[in-house]
Amino acid sequence: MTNPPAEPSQSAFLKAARVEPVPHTPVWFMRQAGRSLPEYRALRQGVGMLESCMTPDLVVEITLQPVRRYGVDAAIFFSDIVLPLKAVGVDLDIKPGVGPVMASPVRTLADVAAIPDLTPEHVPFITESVRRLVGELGGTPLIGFAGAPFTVASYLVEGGPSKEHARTKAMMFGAPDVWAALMDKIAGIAAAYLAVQVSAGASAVQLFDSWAGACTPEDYRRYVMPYSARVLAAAAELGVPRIHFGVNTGSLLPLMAEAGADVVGVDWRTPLSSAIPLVGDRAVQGNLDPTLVFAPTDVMTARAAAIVEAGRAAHGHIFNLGHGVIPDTDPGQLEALTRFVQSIPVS
Ligand code: 1CP
Repeated sequence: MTNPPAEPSQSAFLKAARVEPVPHTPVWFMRQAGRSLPEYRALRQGVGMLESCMTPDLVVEITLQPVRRYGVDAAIFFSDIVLPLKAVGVDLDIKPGVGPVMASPVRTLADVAAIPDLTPEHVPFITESVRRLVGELGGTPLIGFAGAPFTVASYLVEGGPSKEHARTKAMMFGAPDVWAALMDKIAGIAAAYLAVQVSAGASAVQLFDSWAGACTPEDYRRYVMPYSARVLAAAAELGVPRIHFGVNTGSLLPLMAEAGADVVGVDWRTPLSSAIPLVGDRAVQGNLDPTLVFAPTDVMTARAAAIVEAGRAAHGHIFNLGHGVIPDTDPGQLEALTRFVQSIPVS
């Protein structure tokens, strides 16, 4: 484990995001908090997911758990992409083993108009949690996050998790006025939600567009990118690096970079060596296949070494998995992976 820096601005994570020289390749894991950790499962006994996200004592403790255990170079705020919707009054729940579920899916302009805009008064528990966390984390930076408009729209329109996003795309293609109003509404909520987190002390933000890979590049550019670009432009005003991530986005990476990212997240299906020329002078984040932690440690670390080597061709590289930690991951493997990546000499 490397020693944490004196302050977040001097951390390897923020240096890489700003494309400055780094003491080692920084590493953190999407979904590093959560079900893979026994200490998380113990804390969550009998407490619902949304309730956990709205209870600062739990948010602070759960966010810190993987930082203590792994010595990762950044913490990610414990919350969920649908939390800001819940906070403004959308009737939803996060069901164990399922994910976010809406009481009534959004289908019409009236449904969209019924969703309030988000103000800091909706989320005092977020402000409190972030402030306390930043105090506890010292030099380790905290990443705030929001769901991108397309991915959040998918949950609102489908009513829950979906593989094909068929109803969502049916609205996108068939009811462009409703689509534009919905995407505009979510973009405003996401921008306001990121501003709350950064004002309270978050050092960077990640925009999760997990399901954007369902769109062709043409459709992404026309129906999705303007709204993500609006969120990312608002985040640029906050003065912190912006990471833009999606899954199955090999063909979208140039557009996701153009949308306004400082760091482009790459899923494991696209080799970093192919991704790097597509993102211009930005940094990249990724991209070990999350199933490799189930292989023997030496197999996993050999793949990690190849990714760090490939990352040297980028202007900046933040090591991560290519998507979130799988719930039955062995935490011992993530600890070994963190130490391994941090111990590789920079040149
Ligand atoms: O009871 C539980 O423990 C529920 C599991 C869980 C957890 C731990 C959910 C439900 N959300 C979370 C936390 C969470 N969600 C975090 C913080 C933890 C960390 O990163 O350390 C983050 C960043 C998210 C973001 C999130 N939620 C995304 C984007 C990231 C991604 O993985 O692509 C998405 C798509 C969601 C929706 C969601 N929430 C929960 C589930 C199971 C899902 C996915 C459902 C689906 O397949 O559509």
